[in-house]
Amino acid sequence: MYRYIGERCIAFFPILFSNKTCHFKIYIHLFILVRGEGHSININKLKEELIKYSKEIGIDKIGFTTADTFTELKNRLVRQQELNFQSGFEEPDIEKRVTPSLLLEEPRSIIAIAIAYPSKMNHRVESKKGERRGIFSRASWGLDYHHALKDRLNKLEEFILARMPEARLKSMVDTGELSDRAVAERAGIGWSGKNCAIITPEFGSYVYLGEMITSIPFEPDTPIEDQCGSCTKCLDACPTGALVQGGQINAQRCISFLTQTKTFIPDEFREKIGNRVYGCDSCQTACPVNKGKNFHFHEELEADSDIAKPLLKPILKLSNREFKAKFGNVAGSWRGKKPIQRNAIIALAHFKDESAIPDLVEVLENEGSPVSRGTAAWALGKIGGETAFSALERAQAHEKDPEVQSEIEKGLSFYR
Ligand code: B12
Ligand code: SF4
Ligand code: SF4
Repeated sequence: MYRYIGERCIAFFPILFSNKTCHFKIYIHLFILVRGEGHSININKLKEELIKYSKEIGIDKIGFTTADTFTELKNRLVRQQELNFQSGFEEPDIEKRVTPSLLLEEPRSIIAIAIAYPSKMNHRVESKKGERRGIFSRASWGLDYHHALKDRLNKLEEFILARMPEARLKSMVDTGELSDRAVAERAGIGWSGKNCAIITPEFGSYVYLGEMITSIPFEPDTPIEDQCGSCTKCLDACPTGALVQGGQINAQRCISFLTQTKTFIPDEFREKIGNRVYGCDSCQTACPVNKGKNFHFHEELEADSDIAKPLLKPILKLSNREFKAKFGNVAGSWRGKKPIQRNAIIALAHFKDESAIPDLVEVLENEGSPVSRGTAAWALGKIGGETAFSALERAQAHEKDPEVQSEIEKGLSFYR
């Protein structure tokens, strides 16, 4: 339909035929671009070539949408902000989040991509009696997905620029301004589920998303119809009631968010976190569409089970360097060692692992971070026993930090 000839648009003729009686309207958009050597590019053909190429470079689904403003999303983001339902990890400037033209000059389309990731590990860890392990959510198995998607987007950019050097392109994954889900939904990658995830009919919701804003007027694809129907399984499965209604999350209550904070975890959530050291998958594992969906298309996204399900006690003793060496390549390490260490302490309390008491006492007495010391105090109280009790009493006499003192008090209260 659209035809680019050469490098620069010198004429644009929108011709409108309108017949009042039969309301018959035909728009003909004629773009003529001229370049020195008369080279021409057919946009529909380029789209077809891109779709074909995307498969060759390991993109599991690709969709195209306009670069129009995301009007409905804007209202939703404002509402979420008013309710304090946001996580704080999102781009704070709402206008930038919904207006592609603020991110790229004269954008004409957005290309959305999805990469499927496994829901089951190929190699399970050998469970030994008494060894307690934590769990990273599936989105943090294998190589950090930001690298995997950026690699594909870079290749797509190169492919486009080789054919259209004048094209303007801007790619992003997760940390960019746009809502990856809103783009994917509008580009027909999947529907927006009641669990808030983009659900593809092919791969379920176990897909990472990324996008590229372009100056090329690709023909947009059609969004997929919502297929949640009357199901509410994800809402029922959410341990903290973070899904306040279908498609709306209070991120402040979401375990995935809580595991990524650097502060104390509020009391009401500590036991609900269980052994999750990063992220949460409950609203996805409960989803019937995800049943049986387990795709192992990409070697780099395969889990190293000893990292994805790590032993808990050793995490308490890791130096920053050792932490980076072991966990530095997975997405879940982006906030550093401390949140993972805090979550490991909570997980040891969840298991009431008495063998962890000496390590927890060590944290309580010698760790620099008040959050780790305080959480260890709470965990010692939860696990209980004489050794834990006397360690708490000793710490009560020496501890200077008021928040840690309050956690020691909590720990001791479990004995009363
Ligand atoms: C902040 C953030 C979080 C926060 C908040 C999550 C949330 N639901 O908003 C926290 C830390 C909790 C989080 C958790 C997770 N996240 Co996250 N997160 C993001 C981030 C950076 C921004 C999301 C955002 O802006 N949210 C604000 C809400 C309001 O908008 P939205 O969800 O983006 O868009 C939808 C809504 O606005 C909705 N909507 C708009 N208007 C209206 C109106 C009505 C009436 C309704 C019902 C809905 C609706 O439609 C949009 C499209 O679905 C994105 C990356 C990015 N840049 O977009 C990743 C992203 C959403 N996260 C992702 C993942 C994988 C997760 C986890 C599964 C990780 C895990 N296993 O722990 C969980 C899932 C939690 C959940 N149920 O959502 C993926 C999602 C992939 C997918 N298939 O959907 C993303 C896209 C990262 C990526 N590039 O792959 N995340
Ligand atoms: S990720 Fe976990 S806590 Fe967050 S909404 Fe889903 S089930 Fe609830
Ligand atoms: S569990 Fe049911 S309601 Fe929730 S996202 Fe899946 S299909 Fe939709």
